[in-house]
Amino acid sequence: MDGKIVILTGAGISAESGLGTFRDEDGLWTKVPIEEVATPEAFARNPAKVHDFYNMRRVRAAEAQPNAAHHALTRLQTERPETVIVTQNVDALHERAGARVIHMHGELCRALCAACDHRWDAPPEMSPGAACPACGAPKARPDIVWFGEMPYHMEEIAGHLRAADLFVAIGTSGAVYPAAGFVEEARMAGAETLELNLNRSDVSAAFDAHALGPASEIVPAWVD
Ligand code: BV8
Repeated sequence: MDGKIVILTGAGISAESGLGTFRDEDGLWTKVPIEEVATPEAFARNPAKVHDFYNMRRVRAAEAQPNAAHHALTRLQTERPETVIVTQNVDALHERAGARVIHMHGELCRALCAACDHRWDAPPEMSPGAACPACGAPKARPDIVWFGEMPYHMEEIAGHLRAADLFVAIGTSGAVYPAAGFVEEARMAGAETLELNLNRSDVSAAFDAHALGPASEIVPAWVD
């Protein structure tokens, strides 16, 4: 098709790279409650536990390799540079496959100062009370958007959704807002909508078309 493609990816695109999803059977949030590791309140209560959780995930993400789905999206973006990829994932597998990507939920490999908002490359292990290199406050945290916090780049993403001719969601359960509402925003703007997922998601009914299967197969099949 002609026109602008906007793609939203979720944990399912990285599942075959060995990174677990969140809400599937055996998903991360079935083992570790969100309230203990992924809210600002959890960090205020027990920063060591939150750092341990993200230190572990930082190591796993660094060891993982992009899979055929990440590479296929990079090919698509190379052929059609106006293609926008928005990811909820905090791993860097899209970039490591060579794509340009908007990280709406932050990045494991970045640190954020809770005092002055300065950002820098996170060390492999972060620890409670680490000082910000810009202001010196002992307030370093992972640069991750936790529940109850505002996702990043929302105005930019809204502009892309308004201009989209095709919106594609890949490997996301549609359980977390505002990302789960993007399909409706794109539809309202007149875009066609396609869902690529192993199973139907919470918001499947909102899509015009679906392809079911592992991302490493259905994404290259769609792109190529
Ligand atoms: C906000 C970073 C506004 C952390 C994440 C009602 C009640 C209470 C709260 C709310 C509510 N409605 C909305 C909310 C707010 C809340 C929310 O949505 N809660 C839900 C749970 C109800 N949202 C927020 O708090 C957001 N902020 O709304 O701000 C605001 C306004 C004013 C002032 C302040 C704020 C912030 C949300 C961000 C949270 N952070 N991540 C981390 O990673 O550690 S979200 C978390 O879920 C994940 O990180 C991920 O990014 C996100 C989405 O998950 P998925 O990627 O979809 O993964 P999931 O496991 O769910 O699904 C996997 C899918 O893959 C499945 O569909 C499966 O079939 C598929 N799959 C599996 N294998 C494969 C596959 N597909 C293809 N191939 C395969 N091989």
